[in-house]
Amino acid sequence: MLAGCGGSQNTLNPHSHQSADIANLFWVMMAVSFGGLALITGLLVFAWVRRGRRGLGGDAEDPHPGEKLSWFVVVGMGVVFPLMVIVALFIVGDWAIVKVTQAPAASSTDLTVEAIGHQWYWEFRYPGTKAVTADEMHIPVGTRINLVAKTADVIHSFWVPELNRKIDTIPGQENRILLYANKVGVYRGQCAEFCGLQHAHMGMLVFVQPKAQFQTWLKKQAAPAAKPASPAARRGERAFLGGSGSCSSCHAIRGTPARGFVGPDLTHLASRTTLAGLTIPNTRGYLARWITDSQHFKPGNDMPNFHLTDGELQSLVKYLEGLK
Ligand code: HEC
Ligand SMILES: [Cu+2]
Repeated sequence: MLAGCGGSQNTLNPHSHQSADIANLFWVMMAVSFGGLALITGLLVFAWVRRGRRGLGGDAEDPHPGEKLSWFVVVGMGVVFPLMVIVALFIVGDWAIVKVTQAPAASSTDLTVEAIGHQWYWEFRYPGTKAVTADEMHIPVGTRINLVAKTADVIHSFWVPELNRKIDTIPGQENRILLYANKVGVYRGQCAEFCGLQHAHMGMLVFVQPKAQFQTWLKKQAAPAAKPASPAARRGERAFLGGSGSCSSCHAIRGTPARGFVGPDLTHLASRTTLAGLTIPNTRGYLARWITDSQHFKPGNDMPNFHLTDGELQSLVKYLEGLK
């Protein structure tokens, strides 16, 4: 019962006005449902206790004395009462809640972020800047964000349970939702629409930062990649751009000729804490294993396994580690 209520993806631990309303709606529906359940169970028990009693036995004046009561039970409790309850819940749910969780007027927001679903990672863009990142987005605290949800392939769904409801990414269409966090912290999100083999490994983190810290982060992300700082890293860059892996046919690194768009933008790879949709931590060991055998971690993903020489792998890792 409590499987959905732990960790950092807890719908019942809201950190925005929108998710608080969703949590409240859940509790109201829960209370009303339990009220209905109690009533029906009570009537059943009542009927069971009175089982075996004979009917009221009509007489000439009133040949069917139980009929009024039957009408009340069937029409009153079976039709009128549920209608009243359901209409009331509909009004609360659809008028009150849908309104606050709806896409905001773009003019009422302070920042736009694009979330683009890919099989199987999230690409985040900050229009008006060159910043592009993957799986880990940053936003300023207490700021109304116009989140534009798009997809590069199939239908995905952007969902950060503690911040707002889900929003689907539909091919050829832009959907929008308000993203707002009232507290600094890290919030976990997840693709919430089955999108293929590695759907479950399509997580994301939302880093909510103080405004000044966010601006510093954004400026860094918008800058081109750091130049390789050692001979090994320079060999790594060369291998990335033209070696046996042809990494640059699928990945972009701004400031180099690498412009691929099949996989995540790696310009500031080293500034991320995780790899591949939060599947593994971004450490030297995991990075190396990912490059040689990504199919081990995410079978079916678009990145093939590479048969790199030890030297090639080491210099690639050196290079990527420098992309702060
Ligand atoms: C055929 C396309 C393709 C090629 C070639 C390719 N990759 Fe990838 N790469 C991907 C895709 C797609 C992903 C995302 C996989 C996922 O998470 O589902 C990825 C993910 C990654 C990641 C994790 C990025 C992140 O932010 O999580 C790294 C690092 C990486 N690739 C490095 C490389 C290197 C180094 C090479 C060359 C040796 C390479 N890739 C070649 C498609 C490719
Ligand atoms: Cu998905």
